[in-house]
Amino acid sequence: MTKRALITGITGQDGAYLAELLLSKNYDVYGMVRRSSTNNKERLNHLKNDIHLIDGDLADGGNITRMLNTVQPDEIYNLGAQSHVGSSFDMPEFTANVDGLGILRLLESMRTLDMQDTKFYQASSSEIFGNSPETPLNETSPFLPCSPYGVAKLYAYWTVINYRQAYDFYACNGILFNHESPMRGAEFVTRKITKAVAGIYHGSKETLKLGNLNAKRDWGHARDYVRGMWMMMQMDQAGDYVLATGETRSVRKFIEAAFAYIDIQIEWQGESENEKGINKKTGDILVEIDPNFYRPNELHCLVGDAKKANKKLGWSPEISFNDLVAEMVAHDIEVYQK
Ligand code: NAP
Ligand code: G4F
Repeated sequence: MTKRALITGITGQDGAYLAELLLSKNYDVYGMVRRSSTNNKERLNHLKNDIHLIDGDLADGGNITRMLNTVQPDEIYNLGAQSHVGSSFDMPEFTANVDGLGILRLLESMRTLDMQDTKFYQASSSEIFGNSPETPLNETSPFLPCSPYGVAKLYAYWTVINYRQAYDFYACNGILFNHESPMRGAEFVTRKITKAVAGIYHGSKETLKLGNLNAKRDWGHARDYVRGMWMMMQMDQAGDYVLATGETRSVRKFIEAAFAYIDIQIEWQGESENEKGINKKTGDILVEIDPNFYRPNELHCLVGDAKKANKKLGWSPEISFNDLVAEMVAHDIEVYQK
């Protein structure tokens, strides 16, 4: 029997990779797309003839109920979100509405429509741990979110568990640590770096302006993480799972790795806001600090422990950090336009 999946956030990084994966498994794939005056479907160009797109928005409850009633999916993957942590400080109310209440709208629609046999995946995030005192972080670590985004995602996390307990829904939280790819949004730090490196490779005289270089993240590849999402939905019982690589690196290390791919060695000079990343060979200033990119509250270090996912789902990441950086820089060099 062909399974039918509905993906909210299908136009995003993970949405595109997940749609690709589900099509390869012969799913009938539906995706919610929000109205935009510009093209927000670029990541789906290669799939557009194989998927069904439906206009919708996580902020609109009636629209969600009608969409679920029409599609009648076997599996729902809720990936839609205002996903930028920095922006959530500027738009806390919008972020809470979409990333928090959006999940409630979906689960309430499922309850109203009596969709007891539909499985539900929630894109939870390592941001819910905030600056938790534990390391590495697993499913039992304390939650201390330190951004409006993290707080909204924590509301969504508990809503999923509440609907599982109260109404016996198959609903899981994938607590995913940072995952990147050539399809990562340009405003996230990894892609911002790889795009700038590609520009410099092609002769651009730009300087890469960044905020906190000391923050550490557990970076994996999005392709590995969407495989984990699907695995969580194939179990007999729903659960909550951390997906992470178990390795952590600073933003500074990511910069060094990305420049190393084009044979540039970075030397760091100066301190805090005056720190600069210099091309060791030529003396050119390639990286500078712009305090506008500092956040009102920073999550300093993330490193996850995915033992539960490994034991119960058989999941482990397959793409290494160096291969991730290489793929991203190579892609941005190829698609670079002045
Ligand atoms: P992304 O590239 O920013 O994609 C977000 C998606 O949500 C886009 O399709 C976006 O549509 C859609 N969206 C935004 N507001 C919406 C609304 N009001 N109604 C319906 N859809 C809306 O994010 P991603 O990296 O793929 O992440 C996917 C999910 O995983 C998100 O929920 C994110 O918070 C979560 N997550 C991501 C990571 C990570 O490292 N990538 C880690 C943990 C959790 P437009 O294209 O129109 O903007
Ligand atoms: O790339 P980022 O914006 O990712 P962040 O904040 O870790 O959030 C991502 O991962 C979460 C999972 O942990 C997801 F839930 C979330 O949706 C998103 O995908 O920033 C990473 C680090 C931060 O510490 C930030 O302060 O990089 C630092 N940074 C330094 N300069 C910068 C910049 N971040 C951005 N976006 N832009 C800068 O110029």
